Amino acid sequence: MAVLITGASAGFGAAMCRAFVNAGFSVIGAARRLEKLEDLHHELGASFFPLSMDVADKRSVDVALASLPGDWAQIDGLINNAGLALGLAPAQEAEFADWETMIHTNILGLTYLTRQILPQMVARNAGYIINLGSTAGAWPYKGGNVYGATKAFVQQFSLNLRTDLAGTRVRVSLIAPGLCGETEFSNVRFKGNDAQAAAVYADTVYLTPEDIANTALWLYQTPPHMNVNTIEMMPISQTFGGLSVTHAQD
Ligand code: 8X3
Repeated sequence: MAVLITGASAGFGAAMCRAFVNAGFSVIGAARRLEKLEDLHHELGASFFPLSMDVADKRSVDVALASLPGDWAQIDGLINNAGLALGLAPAQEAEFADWETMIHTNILGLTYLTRQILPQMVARNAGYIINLGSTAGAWPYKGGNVYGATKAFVQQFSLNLRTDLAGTRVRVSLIAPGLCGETEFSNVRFKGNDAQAAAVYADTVYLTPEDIANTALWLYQTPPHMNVNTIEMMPISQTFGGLSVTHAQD
C-alpha cells in the first residue's frame, strides 16, 4: 500500500514525499535523478521507496512499475506531479523542441502513469489520483502558449476521469497552483538563467512547495465519500489581469 509521487526529486514532489511520509504513509518517489531520491531515502527511511523513472518515456514507466517489489506494487495513491515549463517566448518565436518536451512530459507522461495504475485501483474499488495542473491551464498569459495548454489538458483529463470512474470509490482531484517559489520551476523554464528566474519572485509573495504538499495531504485525508474536484490556489500577491483591448492598431 503506497502513494506514488512523480517528480519526487525536488520542489513540490520532494515536499509531498516528506509530508506524506511524516503523516504515516508509505511513499514511492519517482524521478529521473536517482541520487536526489537516494538523499530523500536517507532522510525519510524505510517508508520511502526511490524509483528511477523518466515519465516522458513509456518504456521507462512500464519497466519501473513492473520492478516494484512486494507490497510496494499496490499503489493506492498516484500523484501526477512531474511536469515543466520551457521558455516564455511568444508562440511565433518559441523553440518547437521545448513544446515537444512539455507535451511529452506534462501530457503523455501523466497519461502513461494513469493508464498503468488506474486498473488496479478500479479492481480494488479504492484509490486516489491527484493531478498537478496550474492556473496557467485556465488563465492565459503571454508566453504561456503550450505550457498552459498542457495544463488545460491535465484539468480536463482530471474531470473526465471522474466521469469514467462514476460508480467506483476511486477519487480524482486537480490542484492548480499559481505563482510558487522555492522550486526549480523558473530555473528550468529559463534554462539555468538564475537571475531571470529569481526576478519572477523578487519583491512578491509566493506559494511554497509546503503549501502544495499540505494541500495534497489534506485532500488525501478527506473522508472517502468526498471528492474535491478542483483546488485552484494563488498567493495573495497574484490575481487576474482581466480582458484587454489593444488600441492604435491597424
Ligand atoms: C505555474 C504557474 O503562473 O508560473 O504553473 O505558470 S505559472
